[in-house]
Amino acid sequence: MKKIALFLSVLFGCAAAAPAQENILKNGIVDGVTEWLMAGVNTSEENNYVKEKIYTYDAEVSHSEDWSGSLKIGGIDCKNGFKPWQAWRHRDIIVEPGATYRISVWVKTENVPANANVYLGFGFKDSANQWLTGWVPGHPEKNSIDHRTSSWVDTVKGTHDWMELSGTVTAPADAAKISYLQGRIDNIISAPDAAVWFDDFSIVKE
Ligand SMILES: [Ca+2]
Repeated sequence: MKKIALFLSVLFGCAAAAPAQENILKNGIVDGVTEWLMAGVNTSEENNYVKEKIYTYDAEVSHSEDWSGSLKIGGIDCKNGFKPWQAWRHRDIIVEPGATYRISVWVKTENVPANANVYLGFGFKDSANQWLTGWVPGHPEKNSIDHRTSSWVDTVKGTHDWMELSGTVTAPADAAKISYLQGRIDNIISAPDAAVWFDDFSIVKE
């Protein structure tokens, strides 16, 4: 019996000691905008497109109960027919070549038009900071994913509560980092009542 008890304690001891895989993304919980940058077209006053009004850190809206806030994009109301694009972009993330990562994000929307695209995009770069191609399934020529090729697309849009977009990707053999990881909305000229919130981004090695 003693041997069995010892065996079990070792077994469960090991299980308890196994470390949970860590989120390698800094400030994935969006506690402020550290690590996050406003990507997309430049501000154009003539077009009623002012980035600082359209991109905001929303301290009042959080996915989890840590009340750490979220990244918001909304209130787009362009006047000259030009179709801008918007994304909150994370700084480069160091990855292990050949490793598989689960990437996820939570998305909430309000009045997002059906023709808008809400998704997560990113690419891989090598240690010389060059974009890598050949890793987007079915699109060997592409160096990053878009709303057609992303596994992280909000197909519901309209108005919905927090919804998780999750999927896996394997870093190419010569990858050094994930670049331009971004929560993005595009294809809107004017939808002043529309908004999207992104929160709890996560990249975990499988
Ligand atoms: Ca948050």
